[in-house]
Amino acid sequence: MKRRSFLKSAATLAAAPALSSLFNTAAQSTPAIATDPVRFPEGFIWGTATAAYQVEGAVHADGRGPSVWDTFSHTPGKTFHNETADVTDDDFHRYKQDVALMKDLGVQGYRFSIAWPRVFPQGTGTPNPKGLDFYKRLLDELHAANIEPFCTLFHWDLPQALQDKGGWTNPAIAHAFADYAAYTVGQLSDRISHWMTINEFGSYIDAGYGEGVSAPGLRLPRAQVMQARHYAVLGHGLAVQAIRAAAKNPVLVGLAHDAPGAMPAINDPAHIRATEIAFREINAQYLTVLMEGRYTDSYLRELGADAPHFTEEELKIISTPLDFVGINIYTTNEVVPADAPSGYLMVPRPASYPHAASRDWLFFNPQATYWTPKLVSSLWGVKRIYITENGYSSDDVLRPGGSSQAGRVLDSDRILYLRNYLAQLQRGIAEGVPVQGYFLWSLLDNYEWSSGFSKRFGITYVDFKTEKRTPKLSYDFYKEVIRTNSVV
Ligand code: GBH
Repeated sequence: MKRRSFLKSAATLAAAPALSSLFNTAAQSTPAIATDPVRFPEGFIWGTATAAYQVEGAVHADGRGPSVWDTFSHTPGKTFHNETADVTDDDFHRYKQDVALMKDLGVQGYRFSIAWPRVFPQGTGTPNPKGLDFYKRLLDELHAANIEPFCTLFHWDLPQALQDKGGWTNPAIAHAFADYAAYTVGQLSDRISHWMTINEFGSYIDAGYGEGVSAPGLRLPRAQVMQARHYAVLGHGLAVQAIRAAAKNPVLVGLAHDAPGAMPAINDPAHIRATEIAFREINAQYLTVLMEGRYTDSYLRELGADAPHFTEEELKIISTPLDFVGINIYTTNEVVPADAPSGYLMVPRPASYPHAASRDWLFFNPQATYWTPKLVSSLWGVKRIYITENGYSSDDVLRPGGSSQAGRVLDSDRILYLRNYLAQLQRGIAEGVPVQGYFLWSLLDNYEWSSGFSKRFGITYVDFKTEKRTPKLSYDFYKEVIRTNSVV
């Protein structure tokens, strides 16, 4: 032990509390034990994420038009207990309080989305300046709090008027989206430099037009869904170009995508190679075509007559180079090599696999934050990555009145999740994976789409009757992560 650190630990020991105090007022005094935190790079951006329909409420305010999610959530039988986001967190009116919360938390960034039907109530045509004013107020507040805005242009709330014309199955949608992007960026590029086109293609195309579990709730034949996938990536590419053309200030353009994950079940060269093959293939319809400008042969072959129709020119637009890739990371999948032509097998999950309150899809696999960004950067040479979402739904319970920490949520499983995912993220960054920021989903409990309010992802508890916000224990954990720029 070097002399200086010896002196330091001797001093710590001298200040240590008597052991008995650990059991009563221990929290007030200095502990005997020091921990060795795992640090993140200087300038790393810590943030939180939300989306318009999930937090804003005020669905009729200032001329906002209806979206497919208003229609879907008001259709009986589509969402948990028929819940809608008519009010949800009422962030539209309470944004100052929510920005104050973020300021207290210490975040440097906030990822939010703009509701297309606030800006263009009919999807196209005459813009509604009053709709944009809400975002100007929010941006002023963020600016005053020194929080950098990261803006998503489309987080699933398609104007209903466009759905009435076929929505994402109509080729005109790609141009309508680019026009909306151009107008909005023209209005706000003096206040926003980080732009994301679209959030999670699969969650509104496959789930909305194929499985019918998300708005607009359709179950179309496979060929139409495959074509809608193509118009979605085309809309993204056209929007990237439109954003750059419309911006009055320098901007960074990307997207926020939940790339299906892959990781080697065992860390040897054969498993890693199988993982590389798997990751490109399971992302063929979205991220791979964005990065490579072509659909993989096996994707087209497997779809046969249902494969999308496209032109070379469209592939060029779709693969317009990005300034960053945003990845929403919740889980991943183990891969083993296979003696099948594909070369890989995605391991089916044993029923006992650890999971969140979102039992059907949110599996505990911390290595996701190591492997997914590593694959994106090494396969495609991406130089700037943000984790645009990462978070956990917990069976949160409020502490009963009269108990210690009454009225709070001690969400130790969310902390377990975050601590491990952040440690794996740090591991990748230490190896040179260029992740420059992390946005925790979510600042607040909010409307979890077809699960309504039954799933809570917030680090702040929201009582949806009173709109009271109460930070959970995980909020304190994240605050300490940010304060120390390390996994604590
Ligand atoms: C994100 O979606 C969203 O961007 C955000 O709005 C949402 O609130 C948050 O995460 C939490 O859910 O076919 O059974 O594997 C999450 C991603 C949810 C996408 C589940 C894929 C797959 C279900 N998804 N879904 S399954």
